[in-house]
Amino acid sequence: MSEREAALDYTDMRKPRILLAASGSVAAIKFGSLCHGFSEWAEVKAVATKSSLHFIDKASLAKDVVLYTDEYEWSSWKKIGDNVLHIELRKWADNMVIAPLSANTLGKIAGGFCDNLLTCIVRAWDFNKPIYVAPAMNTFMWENPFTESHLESISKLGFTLIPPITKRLACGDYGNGAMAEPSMINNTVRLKVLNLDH
Ligand code: PCO
Repeated sequence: MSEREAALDYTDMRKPRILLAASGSVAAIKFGSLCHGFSEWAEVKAVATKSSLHFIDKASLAKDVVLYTDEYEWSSWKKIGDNVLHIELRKWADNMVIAPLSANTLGKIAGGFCDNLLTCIVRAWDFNKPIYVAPAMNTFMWENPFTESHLESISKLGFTLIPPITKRLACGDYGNGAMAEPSMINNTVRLKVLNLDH
């Protein structure tokens, strides 16, 4: 194939694959909106922790997006040789976005714990592939020294932080710790993935 023909050969082109994951913060009420935003330009698979499901309206997710939960990890494995879901998802994805990232899941990831589907994927992650986090928590938690120490650990591993914003929180407090807006998260990742962030 000539160079000119190769430049016009679209057969290998596919949409970027985004693994979009939610952990248990009230900000998971915005997961449907995030899911729709990413689905406009990427192939999306969704992962939700048990606590995040409390806030996610499954009907709000984009139609073609499969939602994977902890149950799925166990029900899809029956015998040696069967696929292990967290490994399959880790291999499938080009990028991972954890939004919202709760204080608890941040702590677990920083410590290397893996006790559910989301944290197992992260524990198996190939850090040559981008992984983004959008934390969401109460201001007291956000400003607690644990947060800085955990963020420092994960940033050394190569995580990209999409910082929280200051606004009215779920408990009525006003302060920093609210998840960045879905449009902001979507644009940050899209510009990086499509290499347009310069
Ligand atoms: C608990 N936690 C929170 C989570 C962070 N908050 C947010 C926003 C939402 C409303 O716009 C809840 C999405 O405030 O991300 O509030 C506080 S005790």
